[in-house]
Amino acid sequence: MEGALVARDKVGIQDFVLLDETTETAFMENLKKRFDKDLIYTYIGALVVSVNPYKDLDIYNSNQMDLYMGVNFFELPPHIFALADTVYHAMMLELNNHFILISGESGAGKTEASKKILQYYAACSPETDLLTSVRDKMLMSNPVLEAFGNAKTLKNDNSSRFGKYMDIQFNSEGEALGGHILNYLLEKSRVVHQNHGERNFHIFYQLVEGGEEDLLHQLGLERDCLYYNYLTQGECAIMSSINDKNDWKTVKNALKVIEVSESDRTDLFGVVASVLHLGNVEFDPDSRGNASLDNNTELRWVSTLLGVNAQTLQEGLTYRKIRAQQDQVLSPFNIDHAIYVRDALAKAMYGRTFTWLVRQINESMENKDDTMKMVIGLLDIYGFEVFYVNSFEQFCINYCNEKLQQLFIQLTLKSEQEEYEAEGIEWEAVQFFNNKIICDLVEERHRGIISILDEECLRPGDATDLTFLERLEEKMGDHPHFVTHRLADITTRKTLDRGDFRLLHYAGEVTYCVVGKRDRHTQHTERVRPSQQHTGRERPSHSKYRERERPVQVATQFKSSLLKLTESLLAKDAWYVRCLKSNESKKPGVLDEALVRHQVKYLGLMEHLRVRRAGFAYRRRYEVFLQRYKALCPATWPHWLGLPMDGVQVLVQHLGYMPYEYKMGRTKIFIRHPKTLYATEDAFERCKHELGERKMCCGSNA
Ligand code: AOV
Ligand code: MG
Repeated sequence: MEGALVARDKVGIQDFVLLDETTETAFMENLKKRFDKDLIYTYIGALVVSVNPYKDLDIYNSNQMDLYMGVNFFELPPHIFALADTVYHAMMLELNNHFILISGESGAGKTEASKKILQYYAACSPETDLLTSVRDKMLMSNPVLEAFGNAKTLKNDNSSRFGKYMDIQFNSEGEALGGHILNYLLEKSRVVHQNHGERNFHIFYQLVEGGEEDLLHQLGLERDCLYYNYLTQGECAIMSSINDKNDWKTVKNALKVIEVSESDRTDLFGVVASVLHLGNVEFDPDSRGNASLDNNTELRWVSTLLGVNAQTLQEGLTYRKIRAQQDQVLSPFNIDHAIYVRDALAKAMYGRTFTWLVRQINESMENKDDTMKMVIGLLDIYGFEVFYVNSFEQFCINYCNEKLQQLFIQLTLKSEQEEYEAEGIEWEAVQFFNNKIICDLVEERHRGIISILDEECLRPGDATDLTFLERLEEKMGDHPHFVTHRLADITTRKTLDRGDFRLLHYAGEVTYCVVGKRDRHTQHTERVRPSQQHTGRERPSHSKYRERERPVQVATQFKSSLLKLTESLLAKDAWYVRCLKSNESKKPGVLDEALVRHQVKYLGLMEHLRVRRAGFAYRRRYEVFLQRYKALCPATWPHWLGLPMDGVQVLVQHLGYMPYEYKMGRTKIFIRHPKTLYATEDAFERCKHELGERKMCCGSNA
């Protein structure tokens, strides 16, 4: 163990805590030295730093999994499996809930890391029929959700366009019995619009490229992505790096594994095809310049596939019904408005279908056994991203990343240091940038950007995108992280357009374009949604026209779902994977130093390292520590009648702890290196065999 801990040869140091100096230069040197040898993982204490290699490494096979199973964290070279294993054993030891926060910018490797962790837990679980089936469903949920929720962006060919939190549920034997997924804000605008160099969601291309002849015929589809307006805006429908045909087979098979019935699969593909047909619906101007749609083939396909009356559909796309006293008046749309409504329908259908799919997956992974459950949660969301044009979606995504950074700061830098203070441990504070100020700027009640967006959306009359911007300027004008076009030149020496504002995020500055923000925030145009079946269970198909609903404020909803998520995470023990993007051009084996250094900075890795290094890896309340290890010392076994703190002091002296290895706080013992605790834990295991487990648990220290 000692050897592994201090390994310091050509492969650098495996734990940054052991660096001679805690400078950024030393950090970067070590990272690069390891990356050049394909060693993409390095620890900072129990945190895993991962650098995207952009090439397949032979380090995830079953031999490697076996190697890491049940081995102490620091005994083998750093690996994502080592973390997965450690979290599992911590859960089994303490019988409580845990979560792994995987963060990093777009393309840094979060989704890959989360898949590796899930694979590891799947491989750990014993082979019984029930467990194997649950395991397969958990694994197969990934290709399905990726097909419907991931897309090629300029940052990442397989970019997650939704946030995902997955609980893996275990029983007290440590068997994985089920899973549950929460999904966050899918980027629906992509269904109808893609920027240059980007694609729509994978499933569309998979169906068109890979779908069987019969199926395409049934759905009225051409085998030609270029034929569909919704697939070609980014001008990169066909990508050599993406094999849509093969992926189609995987997804079709995965849908079976997660128990989507044949008729539901038919409906599901029907919705996907309907969206494509809808995108090709074009409107002609009538004599008054209003939108008209006559005998449109594409529309007839939509009507057939969704089982909606073609006439109703056509009216819904070209008129609004207004109730005036007793009468109904038809108010025709102009062409732009009709396109807008068409797109809104496509987005709504797709969004609902995605929600339906997640529910379907959850039903199939549901843990039918209601004995005690513990969970390990995996959080994999869309990473921080900056494009040439950034709109509402980027605003939400970057806000989400800001929140997770805040959670990280709260849990590591802030509470850690506060705990030393509270426990009376001598401590020299490590300074760090707290991004709470940016979170507040976005989400504070009545004052934050989201609140102002809400107000502007609900304000009757003359509210426009520009009045929204004016209100922002009024309220935030002098905020250090907010820049308007008026101040842009002075503060950042970069000009902004009239319709832009800029936020100085923890990870860098982003210029947001306000055009359409109010629209995307308010979804009152979503007037067509899949209907409820008689059973009350939503199906992926069958839309019906609905009366105008009360607007749903998207960002506000997102904000509260993130708040709920944060609360649920705070009740669990946290573990971290920090992913770094090695270079912008997705090249294998290339480490762009400036790019990586920037990420190391904004992710707070140096501060984390400083806190870790000066601090203590483990801490336990005196009662808990004594209860567990009292059998290792004759003076504390079977009962210690004095104060738990004194008992622990006697115990660790007996165990030969050196003074620099631990500190005694007000309520807890703090242990500097994990190896000290591991040695004690090993002694405990040996002792357990000698004494018999039951006997060891008797006695109390009241
Ligand atoms: P992300 O999840 O962090 O971005 P991904 O996990 O999708 O990023 O990784 C992007 C791509 O990098 C993958 O498709 C792989 O090609 C490659 N990659 C990542 N990790 C590894 C690894 N460990 N080994 C080999 N290749 C890897 V985003 O979802 O865009 O925020 O929103
Ligand atoms: Mg991802």
